[in-house]
Amino acid sequence: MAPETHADLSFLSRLGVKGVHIPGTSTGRHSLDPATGPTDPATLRSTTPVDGSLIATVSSTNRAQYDEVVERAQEAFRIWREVPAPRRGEIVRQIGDELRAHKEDLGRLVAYEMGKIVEEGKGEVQEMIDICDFAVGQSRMLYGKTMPSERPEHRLYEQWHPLGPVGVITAFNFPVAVWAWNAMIAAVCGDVVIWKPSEKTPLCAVAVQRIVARVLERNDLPEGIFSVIQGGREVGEFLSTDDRIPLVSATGSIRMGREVGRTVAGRLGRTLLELGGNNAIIVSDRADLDLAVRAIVFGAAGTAGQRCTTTRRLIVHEAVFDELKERLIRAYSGLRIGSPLDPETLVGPLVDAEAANAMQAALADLREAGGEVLFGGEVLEGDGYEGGNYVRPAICLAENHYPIVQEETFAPILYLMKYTELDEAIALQNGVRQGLSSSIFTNDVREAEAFLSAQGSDCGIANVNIGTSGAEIGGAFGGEKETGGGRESGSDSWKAYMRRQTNTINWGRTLPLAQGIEFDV
Ligand code: UN1
Repeated sequence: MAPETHADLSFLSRLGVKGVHIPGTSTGRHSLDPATGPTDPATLRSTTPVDGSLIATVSSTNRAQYDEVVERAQEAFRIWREVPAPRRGEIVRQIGDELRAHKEDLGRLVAYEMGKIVEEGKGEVQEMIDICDFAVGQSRMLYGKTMPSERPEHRLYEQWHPLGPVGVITAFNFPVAVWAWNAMIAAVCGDVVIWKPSEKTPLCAVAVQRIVARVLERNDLPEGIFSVIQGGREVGEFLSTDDRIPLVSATGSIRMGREVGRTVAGRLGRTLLELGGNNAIIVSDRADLDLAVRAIVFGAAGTAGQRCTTTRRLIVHEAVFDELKERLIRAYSGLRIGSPLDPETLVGPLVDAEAANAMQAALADLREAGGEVLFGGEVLEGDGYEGGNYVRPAICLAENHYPIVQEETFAPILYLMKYTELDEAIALQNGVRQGLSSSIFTNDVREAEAFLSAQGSDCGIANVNIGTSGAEIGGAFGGEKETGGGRESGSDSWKAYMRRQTNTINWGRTLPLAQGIEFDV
């Protein structure tokens, strides 16, 4: 089926992002920027991976515009930090309601600009709504501890204050939800947010910005509470090198994270890094294979393998290896690949030609190392696939030590390997430099608990009988080792967006010193 036959693109005009040139510092209220045009070299072209057509152009933020954004953000911060936290939560509640009203349109834009299927696009907007709800509650729970002082007539406690303007750098694959994880929590904490979205998905950010700006306007709040800057690496560097930005939260590749981490650490700023994963599922001989197959297909082929939580390695007990392999090949044969806007599709295109080339290169490396492609892997051409980067998800035989298996290729490639003893499986699972997500399928409580123990998975996320992807917002999200160590979203991740202050108050008439020190003058 040709993509255009089922493409109702009216959501683009409803979100205000169709066929326009959008300035690089969109505030939600601008329309056309007369100073720059589509011929400007610093113009981002947002094309859809559905068929490669141009949706709109967006100019990159230049240094002078960036400085203006930061100044506006600093001004907004002075106002926002004085708004009581539960009142900040009320603004976030209203943002959640606006997102509910735009869930369908925004979900479609995510699908159209990034290539994930509409169902997952809407799921991503739901993830934004969920974090709004979570943040509303959190706005009444920015708890500090009170400790007993060792001195009489003294009170000792700690409290949390906002940090200031927080930089949020996000990746193309979750073009709206990851911003929301950061921005909604940061907002209830009293911070203001400067967002640099991926240069591959600038329009999703513009659409979100417009939705949010309406809420700010309605509440007479400055638009500098949530700003967007657009562009590539150099625009990200504006944030990482700027000591007016106390925290930079960055999601993306390990290469990018290493650079941001190094630069921000150089000025003793803080980072929150959520970088690459190389996630594995262990399938035991005591697993429910029906559950396992469904979870593996969603985890490995869903989102065309472009989640940081995508299942990339499958470590299978030798007793069930052949059966599972056959069942996966059967399931993969039935995967409908096509336009992400078509409700029948399960696997959309890769984001761009570079991603499709990287997939081909990875499969070539795999073969060279001695591995084998058992199913799929090819680039799809012809009817319905013109102009897009459609590929068939691949199932491969591999060994963990192959250099390509040690890397995260952002494409639907699943590497199968065999194990005999659980210890060996856990060692394989941990035997990569990344440490984001992991899971085991087993009905044996001993195996499950061993996997979750300190000697088990070394990842930030470890699941039993569910896959590696599709985490809920309520838990802290992030990973260890080269994944960067940051935690976003739920649990107590809010603490990363605040500064802690310890206060000791002497309400007596004497001045006893701590540790019993006598120092009389
Ligand atoms: C990402 O790929 O960067 O757990 C985020 C998941 C989603 C978030 C993924 N909730 O798969």
